[in-house]
Parts: sequence; structure tokens; C-alpha cells
Amino acid sequence: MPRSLFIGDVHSCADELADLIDRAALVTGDRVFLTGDLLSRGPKPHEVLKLYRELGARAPVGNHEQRLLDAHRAKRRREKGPRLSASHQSIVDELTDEDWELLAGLPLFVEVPEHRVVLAHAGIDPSLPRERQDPWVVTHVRSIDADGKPSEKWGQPWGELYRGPEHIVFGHNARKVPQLHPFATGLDTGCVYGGQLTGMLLPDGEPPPPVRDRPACLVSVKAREQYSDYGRGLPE
Ligand SMILES: [Mn+2]
Repeated sequence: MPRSLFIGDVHSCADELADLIDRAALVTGDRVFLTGDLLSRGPKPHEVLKLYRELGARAPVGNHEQRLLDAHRAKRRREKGPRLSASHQSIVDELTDEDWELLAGLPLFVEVPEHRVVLAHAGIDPSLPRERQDPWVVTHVRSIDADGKPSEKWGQPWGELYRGPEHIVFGHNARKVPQLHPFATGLDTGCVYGGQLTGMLLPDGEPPPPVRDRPACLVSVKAREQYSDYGRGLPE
């Protein structure tokens, strides 16, 4: 029976993506989903896109892809674009037309109804239905502040307040360990910052199990090195 492997933010860490695929022992017919932020900060963006195509993977758009796309559009129109880091600038200079087409085609949400899962790069505002979500929130939210507003800052994780019914698989919020909530799973364990690349492997047609059983579905590989600095280190 085919399985589905959901993988956290890769950030150009192609070697670790290949390691995780090996560790999960994927076979033909198994499917791969990523949480977005495929590129930037890490060493091998082109190899990540090559693997993404070979695997027939799917992913929602991340804030890094949006920034790259904004810079690319500005460059083509000879307008002033967003200020970019050296890592972003080299990607903008090197991607092919086919690569840009791939990035521009990434949707805000990837629906995987057979697992009752929806992928979103960062998450959602748990007080609103999915069709009323602000795209900025979907690609940037980490917490809900004291006034109930979505925020990019640290604070109460949005997933703690979310009550379903769809299970949201997300990334963006790099932690030492995955975030396991009743109806949300955060898979970004900071690979590019020297942490781990984490995946969740689900059998055909099965939704993510309850929190207490979910660790058995998780598979991680260690970063081969630290490629980018997270400042004070990854939070718990
Ligand atoms: Mn992100």
C-alpha cells in the first residue's frame, strides 16, 4: 500500500532530504509532500529542485519562495525589488525559467483529503474558516497574541488553539522538536540551523494519529552541518 511522507522545511539541504528519503525507505508509489521553504539559506538549491521533481513531490508556497518570486518579478520589470541576502540573490540570479514556473505554481494550501490533511507553510488563524485566511498569515504565523491576533512572534502556538476538522501539517516555526497538536503537526526542526530534517510517514488513507501515538510516525535525520545561524539557538 502506498504511503505518504510529509517533510518539514528543507531550505536547500538536498543531502539531508536524500538521507530522509533513504531513512524512510520510500518505494515506488509512495508520495512526498514538503511544507514549503524548499530553498534559501542552505547549500544546494538546485539539487533540492531536482529531487523535488524526481520525487513528484508537492508543497505549499513558503515565505522564502514568495520573497524570491517578488525579487524575480521586480528584476524582470526592471523595478526595485525587496532587499535580498547573498543566499537569496544567488538563487534569483541562477534559477531557470522552468524553476520559476515551479515556484510560481506552488499553492497557498495543498489538500491531501485521503489523510484528512492540509499543508500550509506556517499555519492558519484558528478563529477563521480556511477560505477566509489571509495569505500573509498562512505563510508567516507562529502564534496568537493576547488580543487573539495572529503574529509572527514567539508566543502561544496557533496550533494549540486550532480545533480542526482538517489536520494541518506545517513548517516555518523551527524548533528542536516537532510541534504535536491534536489537529496540527509542525515538522520544522531546523535542519539548516544544524538541527534535524523531520518527516511524518502515514500509511495509505490514514489520518495523523492522536498526539500520544504520533511520535511513532516520525522519522528524522541529523543535519550534516550547520549551514545558517539561528542567533540564540533553536527553541524547544
Ligand atoms: Mn518560513
